[in-house]
Amino acid sequence: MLPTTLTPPMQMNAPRLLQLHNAGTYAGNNADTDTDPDPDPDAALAAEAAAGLLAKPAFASPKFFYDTLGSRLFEAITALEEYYPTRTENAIFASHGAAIARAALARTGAAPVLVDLGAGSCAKASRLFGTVRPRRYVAVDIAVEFVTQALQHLQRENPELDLVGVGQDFSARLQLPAGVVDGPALVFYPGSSIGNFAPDDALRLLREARELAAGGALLVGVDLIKPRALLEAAYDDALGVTAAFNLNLLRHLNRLLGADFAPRDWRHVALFNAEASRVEMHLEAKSDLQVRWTGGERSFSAGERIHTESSHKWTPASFSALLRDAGCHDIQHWQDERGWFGVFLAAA
Ligand code: AVI
Repeated sequence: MLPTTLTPPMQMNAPRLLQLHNAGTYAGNNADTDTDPDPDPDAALAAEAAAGLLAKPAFASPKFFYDTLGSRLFEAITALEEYYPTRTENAIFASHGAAIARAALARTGAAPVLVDLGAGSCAKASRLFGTVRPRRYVAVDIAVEFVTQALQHLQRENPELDLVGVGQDFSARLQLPAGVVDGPALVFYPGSSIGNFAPDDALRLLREARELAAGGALLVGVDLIKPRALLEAAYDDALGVTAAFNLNLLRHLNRLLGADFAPRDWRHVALFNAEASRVEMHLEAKSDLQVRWTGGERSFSAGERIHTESSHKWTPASFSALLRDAGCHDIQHWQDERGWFGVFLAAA
């Protein structure tokens, strides 16, 4: 919830918070939205989770990783030796940030609206403030309370900047309230989260992002194909943090669905599916077992899996082609010297 005691600068210039359909939880002060909020987002999420558990093979959307503990475990993953994407993307921005910002502004014009998809702590986008000098920063995230806190902190540091938070699960559809983007935008999607979408869904999201940016640009962090051993180690680290992150999804489903998953009965599996060019994470039943939840149940045989995440890996050529299919042009990318990660800029 928003704090009740705001400092004077916050009262004068508080971030605007908008709720959209599909938002997880909402803690906003200005309900000036043009879209009906989901009447019971938890019930819709529970129905979605139950449908995945009943499917053959079973699956769970990776969004169910990110309860409070899951978000912390993901933060821990980004610090692991084996998990190279965050560190490599940061290094690309450290080396080429000024050139990336110049190239972005050449496509958007000065002072674009900066739209940050999956903003989280807003840390990555805020590093662009000095060079991109956006006239408005729009943080979009399903984790409304988390992003609210981040925006309040940012507003204290940047009292002049127009900040807007939008609670939305854009994995279903990216559409912001009218007026939030009122000119050329730079739509920023870092962290290789685009890889968590199947190629068709990634194309749909990039098309929606391009429409949103209209006359501006997209800036997207993309994980690139590399040897299997490096990929599998990144998703199955020696300390077991990624295993805990995967298993924590079961605790989240227990709360959301009233289910009785025992995480000890399941093992973490991470494998590179070369044909589909993706790392897959699964939870595998260690023995025959029965899982019950409110309004449903399912038996799993030993070795049966729940597919929890796919993390698609691209080449510079295949991702550039995807951007072109989405209607983008003037595509440019920067990568680290090992060619492990790419930051792609494209005119929208
Ligand atoms: C958020 N996303 C880009 C991460 C990835 O690499 O696909 C999530 C993750 N899953 C396991 N480790 C990290």
